[in-house]
Amino acid sequence: MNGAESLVRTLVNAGVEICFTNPGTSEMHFVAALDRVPGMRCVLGLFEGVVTGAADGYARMKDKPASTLLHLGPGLGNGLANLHNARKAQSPIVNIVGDHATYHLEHDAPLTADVEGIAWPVSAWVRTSRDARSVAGDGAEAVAAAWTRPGQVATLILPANTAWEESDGPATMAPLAGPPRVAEERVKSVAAVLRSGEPTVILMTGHVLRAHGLEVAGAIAAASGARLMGQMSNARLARGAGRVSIERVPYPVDQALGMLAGVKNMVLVGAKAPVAFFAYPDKPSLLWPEDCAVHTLAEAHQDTVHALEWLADELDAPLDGAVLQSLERSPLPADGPLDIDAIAQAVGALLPENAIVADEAIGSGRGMHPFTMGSPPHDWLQICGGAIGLGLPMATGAALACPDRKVIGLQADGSAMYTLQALWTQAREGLDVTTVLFANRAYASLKHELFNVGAHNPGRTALDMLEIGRPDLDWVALARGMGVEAGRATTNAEFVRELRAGLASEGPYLIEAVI
Ligand SMILES: Cc1ncc(C[n+]2csc(CCOP(=O)(O)OP(=O)(O)O)c2C)c(N)n1
Repeated sequence: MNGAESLVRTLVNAGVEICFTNPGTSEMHFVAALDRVPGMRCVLGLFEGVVTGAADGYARMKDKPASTLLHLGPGLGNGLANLHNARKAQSPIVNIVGDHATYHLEHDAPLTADVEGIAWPVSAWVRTSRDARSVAGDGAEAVAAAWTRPGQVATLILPANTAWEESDGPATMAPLAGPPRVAEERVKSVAAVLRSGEPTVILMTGHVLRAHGLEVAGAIAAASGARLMGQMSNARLARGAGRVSIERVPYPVDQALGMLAGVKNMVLVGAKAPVAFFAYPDKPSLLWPEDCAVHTLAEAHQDTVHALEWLADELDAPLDGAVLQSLERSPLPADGPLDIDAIAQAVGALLPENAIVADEAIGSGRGMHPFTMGSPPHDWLQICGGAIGLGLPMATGAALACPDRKVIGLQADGSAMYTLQALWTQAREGLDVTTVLFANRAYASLKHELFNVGAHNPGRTALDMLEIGRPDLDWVALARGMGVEAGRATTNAEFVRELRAGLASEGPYLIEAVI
């Protein structure tokens, strides 16, 4: 058995079931091994940003590592923005990156690059396998590193000769340690804060934002009067009827400051104290009031759910005290020229039970939350690293992780253009994804930012950097060109009709919503 096959067998034995790939010559032995080893689903992405973004979406929904196969430094480099997003989302990913044979590197062939140097900024763990006999052990360590709480990116670099030379067979991953529990003092001191009756916010992210964690948090809120909030961006948030609804820190600095004004204590559960997305002249970077004390109940790598359960016990807060969201679907919008509120209303009205929403709607999605709060239960996935071009790949990965659930992509047009090849993967794999494509023909949020940073009265040259019409992108043609059925809506009634068509279809469907 060669090194490549020992690695594929190691990955499968360790529980890695999917490999998103965009291979080249140096990865051919790994590709060939995929044929010989059952248990690894292989999914081709036609750009590395699709590969890495899909791995992120899959890992978020499956709670287990996805693997990627990337071609040397340039292939990894093409996938970096979405690996950056995955790192911020704390998604477990194992990258396998091919490299030249060890003895070939000194010749500085065209694709020679500092692969480790490219990998480190997005990876918690990086290793280049020394020889074929080390590959399996390295692979087992890579999976364990990816799985380390709260979830990490691990990158294993595989020189071509380590893939084709003889190995000692697969390796076994060492048993994973559970997340460490928080110390009792923390629970006691946070309980004291919550008993004080001072205005307190509990700010959360990570696993506590699943249904159970939210319910425990809801019980604590009911018993103590604390407000519950999620970070501005969260990898996965359970929402809808039967769940505890929470607020999130808003993106606009003034709104965030307003929402947190008067708060005297902030309790962090897996979250970071909130900061502005960017600095602006005359606005603060930190979003909490100066006289607000920040307390950490649990850090992201700790057992955040257990910490909340312990806190609820300490406060005698029974689980059935939590206030659960009732089922209140928004009504369908009246007809008229299409706008983003009508789209939000229609999505809220028709969102199927157990849907997964992959949100890269950028400016067009800011009004979505109130309209979907009372929809049937669903999961909401956001971009955690601010690098656009994640939405379509993330929806693709989520659909592969959960083939029995409907995925709704809320997708801004400018961001969609970064990784639109994901539509082809959706068609090839027959994925149940309905994409609502907000065609505002602009980088609209950047237009607002131009004013926010104090640059007023933009001229034609500046505006041309912020508008993406001329020519207008034909999303129906782009989608159909990649095998995805599509329709266009310019009125509310057309949008509702298109959304119903997308939801009724079992394969990928794209709605160009012209706004
Ligand atoms: C990788 C990356 N490149 C560039 C940006 C800067 N950027 C932020 S928003 C944006 C435009 C987004 O336009 P669109 O997706 O159409 O959404 P809209 O602003 O129109 O709602 C850009 C280019 C970014 N965040 N990430």
